[in-house]
Amino acid sequence: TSEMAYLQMLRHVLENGVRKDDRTGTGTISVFGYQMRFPLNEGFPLLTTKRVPFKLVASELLWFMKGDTNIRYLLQNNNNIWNEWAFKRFVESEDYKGPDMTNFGLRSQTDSAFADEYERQMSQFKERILSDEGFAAQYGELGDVYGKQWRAWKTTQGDTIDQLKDVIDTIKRNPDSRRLIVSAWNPEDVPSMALPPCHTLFQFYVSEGKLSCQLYQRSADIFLGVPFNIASYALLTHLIAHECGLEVGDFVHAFGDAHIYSNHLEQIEIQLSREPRPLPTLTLNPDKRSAFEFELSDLAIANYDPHPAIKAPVAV
Ligand code: UFP
Repeated sequence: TSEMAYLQMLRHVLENGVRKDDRTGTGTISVFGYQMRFPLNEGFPLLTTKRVPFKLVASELLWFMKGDTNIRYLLQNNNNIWNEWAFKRFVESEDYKGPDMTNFGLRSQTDSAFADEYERQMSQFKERILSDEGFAAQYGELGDVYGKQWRAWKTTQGDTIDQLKDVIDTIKRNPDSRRLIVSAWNPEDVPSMALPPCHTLFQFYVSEGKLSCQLYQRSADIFLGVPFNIASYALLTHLIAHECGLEVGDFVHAFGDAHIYSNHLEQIEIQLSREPRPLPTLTLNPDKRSAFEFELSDLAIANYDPHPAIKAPVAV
């Protein structure tokens, strides 16, 4: 199946990568430049050699597509992947009165008493985001993240550009266009961003009634991030193809710094020893037309029978 492309990438980087230090101090094996291709008609590329949480992938993507930059929607969908970024802003603000949370990411890994306190503070924070709209408006907001760049890129004229809607309109009107691009990389915003966009830019391509998408990812944690990223852009391609009345073509995934963290090697050995299973299929609610109308309940993954999830530390 097309999952082989991912497993080959793991092997390629293990064999050809060079040791490289990184921002997080963890250490990586890295290559510069790589490309994978997933023909989406062969099945939805949700890896089977370890379980990938489709619900989290989907709720994050729908959140980006809405142009939402507040973690409240994610929390309402039990999605915790962006919490740390919002929490950091809160604990550094004057409104935070609890115990010192400086460097909570690193400290909670080495100090178990601190980890307990962090858990407590984080769960109170989440509770408040969910129950208090004013608090959520102030401290659930992440600012210049994907949703904003995709749907409301600010211009020098003081208005905004809806890149995603524009690109969908152009796919319908002028499918042969070679300018079907959405950029998340906004050089003006990058210096103030906690995490400059990893998915820098994507482009669509239409031929023979099929919609393909290529992503350029500037930096990739191949074991933890990439399986998630593949599923996310495959889903985006399906949603836009659906709205435009096209079949799905290929998802092409291109990379800048593609790296394996030195503390993921044992996990990768386990994954590579597993036999890939048939890929699942994605079904979209046929009653929905616009890609922007979809909710989590309109997406169904069938025949997903993966090997168990594999835990690994996240480099922060
Ligand atoms: N990373 C991914 N995919 C993502 C995401 C982050 O692989 O969707 F948000 C990884 C790449 C890198 C780290 O290991 O997170 C970002 O660090 P940096 O900004 O230093 O590249």
